[in-house]
Amino acid sequence: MRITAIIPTYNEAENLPKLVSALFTLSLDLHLLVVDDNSPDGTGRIADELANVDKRLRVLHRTGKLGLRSAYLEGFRFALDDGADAVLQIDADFSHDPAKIPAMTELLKSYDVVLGSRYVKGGAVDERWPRWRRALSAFGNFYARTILGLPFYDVTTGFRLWRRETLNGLPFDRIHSSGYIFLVEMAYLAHCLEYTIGEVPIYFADRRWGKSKMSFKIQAEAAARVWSVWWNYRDLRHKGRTARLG
Ligand SMILES: Nc1nc2c(ncn2[C@@H]2O[C@H](COP(=O)(O)OP(=O)(O)OP(=O)(O)O)[C@@H](O)[C@H]2O)c(=O)[nH]1
Ligand SMILES: [Mg+2]
Repeated sequence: MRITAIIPTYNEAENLPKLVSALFTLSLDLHLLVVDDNSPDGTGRIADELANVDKRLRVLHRTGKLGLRSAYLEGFRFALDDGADAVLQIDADFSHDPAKIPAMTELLKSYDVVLGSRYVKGGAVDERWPRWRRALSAFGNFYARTILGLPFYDVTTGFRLWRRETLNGLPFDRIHSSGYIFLVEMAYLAHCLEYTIGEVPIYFADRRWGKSKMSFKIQAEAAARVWSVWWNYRDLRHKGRTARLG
């Protein structure tokens, strides 16, 4: 199974080369797609240098910081056109341990999408996180999960492995949320369309290099936008799999 890992980057110059070599040591048929938003720290140039060394790595350069939603949607389209059988979403900052990808791949045999999950038995977030950030993450997740009635446990994780067929069945043009809520929206859409969702426990480490951008304000905005996700897909809630594309 050919897997394309999409790595969105914004100022990840320190992390990217190490992540790329960690990914290429896995015994999987793995291709990488870096989507860089003209990072001021030169991540895009570093990605190009890595792509010259290994042709399994490709780079999409964008003109500026256009956000995670469009980075992923462009990445998905590219990976599907390129013939990927499965597509992985992974952060560049080592919060998502590459060593978990084989277990996720194994579980993808039984599910339409597999999540790297902090909130199932055996999963955890970095214990060095301050208490407020841990509480905010757990509460944000519980809040979105409860409002949307989602039957799985980590609805905000950015570590996900999709089967090609699952991505092909999602109406990308309906996905409008940006930032973190984009991840919630995609998970909700997959659930409304009755795709099966598996979870592998992960330990979510704090970013290795670089400064965290997470704040209470970002989380509060995301919480309000959970309700618009709920409202926007009211037509799909009862149609289920008959509403799938492809
Ligand atoms: N291309 C692109 N990548 C982005 C953008 N925003 C964030 N990223 C990348 O998306 C991934 C997740 O973002 P992070 O900033 O790590 O988000 P987080 O883990 O919730 O917060 P941190 O505490 O800052 O690590 C990282 O690889 C970022 O470099 C963006 O606007 N465009
Ligand atoms: Mg991060």
